Amino acid sequence: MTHMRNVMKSFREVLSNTSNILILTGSGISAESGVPTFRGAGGFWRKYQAPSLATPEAFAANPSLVWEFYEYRRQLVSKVKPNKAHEAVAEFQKRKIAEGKNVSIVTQNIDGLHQKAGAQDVVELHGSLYKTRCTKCHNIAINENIPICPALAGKGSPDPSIMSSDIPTEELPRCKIKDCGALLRPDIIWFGEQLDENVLQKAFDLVKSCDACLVIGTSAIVYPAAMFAPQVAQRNVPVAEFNIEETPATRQMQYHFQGPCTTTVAEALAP
Ligand code: BV8
Ligand code: ZN
Repeated sequence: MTHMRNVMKSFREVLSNTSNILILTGSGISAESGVPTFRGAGGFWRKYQAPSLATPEAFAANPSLVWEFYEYRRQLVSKVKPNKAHEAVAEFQKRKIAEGKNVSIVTQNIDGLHQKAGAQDVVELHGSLYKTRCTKCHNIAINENIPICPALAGKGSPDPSIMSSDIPTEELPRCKIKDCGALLRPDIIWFGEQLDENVLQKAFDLVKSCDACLVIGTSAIVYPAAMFAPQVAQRNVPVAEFNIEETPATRQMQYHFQGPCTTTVAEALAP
């Protein structure tokens, strides 16, 4: 245990002398809030693996099923709270900004829990559960209504025995822009879809300019997000990985703190 304590102490030392910190997060930071992660058991909804529904093909084939999946996640996330790791990140950002330094948060998560914990200017690489995008006029709107539309009220149960509701597309969320009325989709980046180029550029700029990086709760499998921490490490900038297990990126990280991030991140970022 003393070894880990010394490593944590040296990381905290290093961190105290940096001024442009990049914090990358994945679904593992929300796990202890009760939000299922993609990998492991949490990756299933009914008889589907989450990634098989998070695709444009799945939405084109069965928009009612995909909307039920996202309505379920909107309902679930609307009932959970940020955890100590989200709070530690938000407080650390506030403290550093008060010292005239920078902390940038770039997340793969679509749950908005960093923002709920008070974090500022969060870069959402993969969009948000609470934004819709029109499939025709591309208008993007914030929408936190539960249910998002009457036809989805009480729908979305993850119970594998539930048959899909086959809601007619006219009753699925529709665009409110005058003379449009087209089918809305979640404003989320699905597998096989390109990330927003401004968002991607911002992330790459931060990868190039940061002088320390924390990567929290990500399996480092999904690209391009999985590239960022290794790219920082290649600049010989200190990178610390916080995870309950090793990942394909671990060997490139200068630090790896194993354990639940509500403990490890809270310790690393404490004043
Ligand atoms: C693109 C929104 C290109 C949806 C998401 C073959 C090889 C390489 C790449 C590919 C390939 N085939 C396809 C690709 C591309 C693909 C990809 O990378 N696939 C992977 C699976 C191989 N990528 C894409 O499609 C991306 N787009 O590449 O476009 C392109 C180029 C030209 C032209 C057209 C296109 C788009 C990817 C974005 C997809 N959308 N999310 C939704 O949420 O519904 S991705 C989604 O999955 C998440 O956002 C996240 O990014 C990823 C899950 O990863 P994690 O967040 O890391 O979560 P995970 O469950 O995996 O792991 C949790 C971790 O936390 C674990 O390590 C666990 O140990 C840890 N943990 C758990 N509890 C705790 C903890 N740690 C600490 N404390 C705890 N308590
Ligand atoms: Zn529209």
